[in-house]
Amino acid sequence: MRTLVMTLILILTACTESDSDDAPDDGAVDAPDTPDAPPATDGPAACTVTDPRTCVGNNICLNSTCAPAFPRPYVFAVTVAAIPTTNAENGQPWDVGNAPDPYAEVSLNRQLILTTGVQTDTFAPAWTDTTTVVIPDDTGSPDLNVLSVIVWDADPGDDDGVLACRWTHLTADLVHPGSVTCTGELGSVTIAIRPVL
Ligand SMILES: [Ca+2]
Ligand SMILES: [Ca+2]
Repeated sequence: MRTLVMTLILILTACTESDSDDAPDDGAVDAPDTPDAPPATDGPAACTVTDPRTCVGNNICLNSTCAPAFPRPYVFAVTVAAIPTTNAENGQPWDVGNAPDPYAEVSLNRQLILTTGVQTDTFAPAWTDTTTVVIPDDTGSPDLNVLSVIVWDADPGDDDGVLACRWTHLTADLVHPGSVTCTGELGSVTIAIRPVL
């Protein structure tokens, strides 16, 4: 009886060993694929999204790879602005008894692409409105890709202009950080520009 048990154990062990022997054999057949899997060294340059210097020329970092910045769709948003307490044009408060009601208009190549909602009674508006627009290829056309923004104070009559900013040539270096900001005596405004992944 004991012998029989031992025999069964030996057979089971043998089968187990046989299976385990087969497994590496099967793996050995697939083995040549493994070293071929990461041939990344010959591919596009790797990069770090948080460090624009890792991509040169007119390239930006997308999914850890340097890629042409334009033409490419981008999501635009006017995220925040800071508005002085008085209207520089006349030294008066923006509104009688309360703060301005800001909204912003963004244009790309002189075409209006985004009008934000109106924020009520605030010197520090923040908007969530977005639009997706293709920034075209600017190769050989330095006048292309002009970005501008105007911040207004919405009024019952004519709106008061708060500040206007213009970037005469959007480059990869400008869009790479994900936003552009202009700051001056008339206040500041930030536009987020993020590539569609
Ligand atoms: Ca006003
Ligand atoms: Ca107001």
